[in-house]
Amino acid sequence: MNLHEKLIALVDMDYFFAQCEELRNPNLKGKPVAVCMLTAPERGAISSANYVARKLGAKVGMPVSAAKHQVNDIVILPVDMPYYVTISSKIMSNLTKLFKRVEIASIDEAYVEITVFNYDEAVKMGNEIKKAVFNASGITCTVGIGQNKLIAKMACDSSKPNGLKVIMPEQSIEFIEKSKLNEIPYIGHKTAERLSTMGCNTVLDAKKLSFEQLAREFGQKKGIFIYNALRGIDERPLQINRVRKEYEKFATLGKKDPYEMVDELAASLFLRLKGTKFQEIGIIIIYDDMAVRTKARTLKFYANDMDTIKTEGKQLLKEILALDDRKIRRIGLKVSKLKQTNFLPLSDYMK
Ligand code: TTP
Ligand code: MG
Ligand code: MG
Repeated sequence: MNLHEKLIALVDMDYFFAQCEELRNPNLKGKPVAVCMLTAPERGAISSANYVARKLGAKVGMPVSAAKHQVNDIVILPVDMPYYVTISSKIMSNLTKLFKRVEIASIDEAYVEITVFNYDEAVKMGNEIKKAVFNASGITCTVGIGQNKLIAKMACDSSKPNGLKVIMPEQSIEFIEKSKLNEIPYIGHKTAERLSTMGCNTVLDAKKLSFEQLAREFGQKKGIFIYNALRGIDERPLQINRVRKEYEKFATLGKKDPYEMVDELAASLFLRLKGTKFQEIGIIIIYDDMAVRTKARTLKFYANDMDTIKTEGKQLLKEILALDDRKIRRIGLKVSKLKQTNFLPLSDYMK
């Protein structure tokens, strides 16, 4: 292995929704717990089950009635998404604070790029990631480390719960070849069954298939993915989540009253914030001759309401208009010094 190898760590929270429930109600610990998406009282399916419930046979997707039948003392709780998002945000904020390159992949998963010299260093980094998650939230997680997203995910899946597994690049091929076909992400049970009808029951069997055979059976895109995955190859890059530094909104003034325009800009800017707090408000004036004037004000506190944007925006406009009476072409309103309340919009978590 070269000095300074870049590896990828996948961190996935253990039984996330159910563990969040244990966190706010420690009496649940040791009992079988399932968090369910309920369509009516007593109707719905399991979204997350703790490991006590899983040992007794509860599974994700299982109807509540079946889970109750299978595990008679199971505690059924409804999904409380805003609460899980709050905990997830704390975790993801800490990871992005401590590590430079992080991709938030879902509500309970993130890929973290690490640079290490050897196996022991990778283990050390893995433990640091686990500590970063726990310190931010009190939640346990599992970390898998490998040369790419695929190996990292498989390493993580194979060491749940509260685990850590490092597969160094030179171990990747052996690791994949010892795995079951359905343990490879995106192959899963259905694809594994189809591979079985093609005479392939192990990774070594499937590696005998040509790319053309796989593409014929599964289509070009999935065929490529499977062909590469069987060989430990996965070139998907990390998609780094950029943290926004500011929000701004511009409009052309035309014949409109500039104060009215600031009101409108404030309203649409407010909608885009989705609850993000801000401490600074700024105005940008573009004159007819394309000259630009800007002015900003820092508030004593963080705010997240539309009225503050409107009031401060109009005050800033008044101060600029007092300077001269040049014709204005465009007006922009901006909020900055942000404090993210939700790290991502809710919909982004449900990928
Ligand atoms: P997962 O990470 O797949 O599962 P998990 O965290 O509950 O358990 P594990 O220890 O195996 O990682 O999913 C994260 C959360 O996403 C999970 O807690 C609930 C939610 N979820 C659903 O709502 N529906 C689903 O089908 C799955 C798979 C997850
Ligand atoms: Mg999880
Ligand atoms: Mg997950």
